[in-house]
This record gives sequence, C-alpha cells and structure tokens, in this order.
Amino acid sequence: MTTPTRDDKFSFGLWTVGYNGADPFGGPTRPALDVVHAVEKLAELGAYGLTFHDDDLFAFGSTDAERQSQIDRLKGALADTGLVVPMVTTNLFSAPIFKDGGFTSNDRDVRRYALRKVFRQLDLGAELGAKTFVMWGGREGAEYDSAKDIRQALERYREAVNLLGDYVTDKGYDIRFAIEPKPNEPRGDILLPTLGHAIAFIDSLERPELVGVNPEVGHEQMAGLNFTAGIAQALFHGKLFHIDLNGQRGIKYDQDLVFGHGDLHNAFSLVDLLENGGPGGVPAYDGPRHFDYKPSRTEDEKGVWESAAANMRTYLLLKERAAAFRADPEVQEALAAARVDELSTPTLNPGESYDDFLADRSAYEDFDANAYFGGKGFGFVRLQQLATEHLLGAR
Ligand code: 3MF
Ligand code: MG
Ligand code: MG
Ligand code: MG
Repeated sequence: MTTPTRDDKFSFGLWTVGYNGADPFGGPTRPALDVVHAVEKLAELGAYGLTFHDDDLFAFGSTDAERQSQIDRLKGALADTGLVVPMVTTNLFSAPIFKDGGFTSNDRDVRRYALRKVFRQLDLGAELGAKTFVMWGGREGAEYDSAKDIRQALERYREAVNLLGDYVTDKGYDIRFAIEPKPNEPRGDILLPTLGHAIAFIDSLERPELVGVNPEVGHEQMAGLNFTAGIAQALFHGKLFHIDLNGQRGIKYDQDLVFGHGDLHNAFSLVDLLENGGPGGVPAYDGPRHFDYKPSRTEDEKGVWESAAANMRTYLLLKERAAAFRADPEVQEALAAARVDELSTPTLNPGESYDDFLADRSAYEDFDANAYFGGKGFGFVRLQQLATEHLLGAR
C-alpha cells in the first residue's frame, strides 16, 4: 500500500512544511504557515505526528501569554485530528545571541540562558507526551581554530547533556535524548560532526542509556558518508532513537530535498534496512519515520503539500520494492552465492580458545590461500543489479 496511514508513523517538523523559502541570497517565497492549518493538512495526508522547535510554535521573545495561546491552539488541533507530538527540540541557532553556540558558546551567560531555554522546552515536551528530545547543535562549533578550545567545548556540551539527564530522571519524564550530527552549516565546523563522533561522545556521559542519535540522511552525505551504513552502526550500538529522512545530492550545502530525491540507491537500502533488517526480517527500527526536508523555494503552498505527500509515498514505494527484493528467489540465491549470511557465523568455533585456534593447521599452515581463492568472485555486482531492477520496478 502506498497510501500513508497512521500506522506508518510518518511525522514532520513544523519547520519543514513551514519553511517560507528564504535563503542567504533572497527573501521568502511563501507566507507564514499557521500551526493549526499545518496539523490539519498533515493529518489529512496520512501523517501521524508533528514535531517542533519552541520558536516554530511561538516566536522567540514571545510573552508567556502569547506562548500559552499558541500551545493551546496546537493542543486543540491535536485533539481535533488525533495527531501526536512524538518529538520536540529547542531552537538554539536562530536568535543572534546563539551565533557562537548555545551549550558551548564562549560566553557563559549565553550558555546559562540556552540551558534554561532547553529546560522550558523539555517541560513542554513532557506535557505533550513527546518521547524523544532532539538536540541539533548547529551553532556549536567554530570557523577559526584558535577561537574555540574544542576540548573545553566538549566538556561544556557534556556538562549540559548530563544536567538534562539529571533533570528528566528527577522529574520522572519518559523522554530520551537524540543528538543530531552535522558536519558544517551554519558553522564552518560543527562539534560532533558525524554519527561516529556523536556515539563516542555519548559513551562519555553520566547516563549514556538516556542518549542516542537522530541521524539525518543529508547530514551524513554532506560528509561523503554512506547513510545506510551509518544507520546500521547506530543500530549496532542500540543508539537509533530517531531519524531525519530527506534527500541530498553529494557534498554541498544541506539541501533537505524530498526523501528519495537524492541518492535513490541509498534510500532504497535504508528503507530495506529499517523495514527488513531486524532478526528474521522484521523491522530494525520502530520509531517515527520523521521527515526533515524543505519544500523547494520554487514552490507555492500547493507544492508544499505535494512535497509532503511525496516524502511518504516515496518511502512506501521503497518499502514495497524492498519487500519484493527480499521475496525474489533469484535475489535469495544471489545473496547465498555472495555469502552474505555467512558473515553471521562467528569466526572461531564455539568454545575455541586461541590455543586451539593456533593449533588448527587447516586455518593457516595447511591452507593454500592461492588455491582457495582460485580466481573466484563474490557476485556482488549481480546482487546490486537485482536491487536496481527491483528499485526500478523492472522485476
Ligand atoms: C538542520 C537540521 C535541524 C534539526 C532540528 C532538530 C532545523 O540542518 O537538520 O533542523 O533537524 O533542529 O530536529
Ligand atoms: Mg538538516
Ligand atoms: Mg538537511
Ligand atoms: Mg535534521
């Protein structure tokens, strides 16, 4: 089925469909989008969730009354449509005060203010039932090596995340944190630039179990990395808490294209991993399928909703294609010929010590590596062509 339903768990950031088309070179192409209208349209299109930064819902600097009025309007729209808020996040990048970062600004007063802004949004997230709190530190970084003491910046990052962990634990909030890596933009270099950096950082925290990652397709691809491989490693570490789906074409600015409108092969393998990569072919991830894309600057409001629908439809088409790929007997035979499953067999025998192993002459002394190889290939290209043909709907 390629018509989205709530069970597909598709969610959208309010800042995505709400993007007005402004960029560093030109002004907006669309008027502001009201939150109630956004919730109604997303519900109509088959999404199940809306996510938002504090500043997406109530403008930076709003009075308490203005803030509350927007929260009440959102709650009303959620009650009317059945949409949920699975994730919230804090904007620590738009206001000029955050130009040198929130958690890691050289200016201590800014860091204290940023943390208070996050606490406030955490309380709101808990009130709305959000289970994930994303932290994208877009301004946590630098342009000039001598301007930022990276080790101290990481100490302050850690101090902040440890404090937030204490807070949700003491308050009894059912919320986990997800760090979103990005290599650059808006900073020349951003701290925790890739999934690997973020996972290593999480390991150094006081409550690592409360913190995972929110990988974005385009962010890893901006670093020239394979997104599917990154997601596989996040799953390996038990750290895939949330995901930002979109499209990117190569190493350039963060394009935030519709999911699948970038590297389509990588989008196919990603959906295959998420949907079929668990033990016995069950889904490997059961969280929201969250889209963090930008409707292009060339589009009017009609184009906004067409592009929102396109994200979901492309995901479902790829899910359908990945299921057909897995079910195809020729693919199964090609997977077996390529010995993909053999990798799950441990390299040592059960109970084999390294003494036993060193005594096994068949592993080395009597092993004729050249004769064993005998010019045999793995047939990976055939497998990739079968994937391509399924992706193209040719099989
Ligand atoms: C920027 C992003 C962010 C994060 C968001 C948290 C504005 O490149 O991807 O979107 O996703 O701050 O979810
Ligand atoms: Mg992004
Ligand atoms: Mg992006
Ligand atoms: Mg993102």
